Amino acid sequence: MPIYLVEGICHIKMSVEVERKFTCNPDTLKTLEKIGVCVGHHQFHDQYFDTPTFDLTLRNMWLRKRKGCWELKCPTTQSVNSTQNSSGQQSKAGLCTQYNELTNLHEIHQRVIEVINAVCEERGTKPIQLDLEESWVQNANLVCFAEFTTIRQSFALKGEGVNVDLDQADFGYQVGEVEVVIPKGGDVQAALEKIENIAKKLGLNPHERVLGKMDVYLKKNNPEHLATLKRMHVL
Ligand code: V4E
Repeated sequence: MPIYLVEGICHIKMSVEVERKFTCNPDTLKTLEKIGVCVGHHQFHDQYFDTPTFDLTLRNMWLRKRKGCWELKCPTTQSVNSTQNSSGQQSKAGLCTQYNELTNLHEIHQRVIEVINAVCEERGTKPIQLDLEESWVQNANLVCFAEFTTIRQSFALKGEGVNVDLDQADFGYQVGEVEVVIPKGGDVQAALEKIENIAKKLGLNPHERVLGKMDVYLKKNNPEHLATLKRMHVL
């Protein structure tokens, strides 16, 4: 059976994830426990994949495997031929980011192959075929460039449709995120306002730009990859 039929049942959805990272101090945690309900702790291991020439991440596309399911985060507006789409993801929303989140394996395959083949065309090399077997990762020349485990405490904020996660990554980095997930085409402005509202309630610093886990991971483990992404204004 093609692997996408097995793995595709994990989730079938296309959504937009709007979020803001923050650093959590004891006061933030106290407020969070007052305005939200802790809905659990869980642990997961992420493996991120890209080509050796960073064709996905240079386009701000983040392919990962988490708990046996493939996930792809990509810019909400973009051209696959451009590597200069990334800064717009953060500009209007200030400290917030927004990404399309694909969890259907067939859609993920299509999107990844589309990007890789656009690169093949630019380089004058042979395009690859859409391959739905387990070997698709090797066939698309994808390798794991980052992997780490996170322990996450999650909070739900009653009536707000907002989740707050506190993450502890195994490479020694702690970060929080306020997140609103909306369907594709949903009201991003309303999501940003909800996040802003929660940020105020939590007393978050409106000027603090907080690094994501990947930024810190690459700094420690693959500074050359990070430098390339910074040079191209992806991170
Ligand atoms: C989008 C992205 C990456 C993929 C991982 O995204 P992230 O939000 O860090 O994942 P996670 O595990 O914290 O949350 P979940 O997906 O479970 O909700 S890696 C780098 N980026 C880009 C990026 C960015 N430009 N700016 C910031 C602050 N974070 C991530």
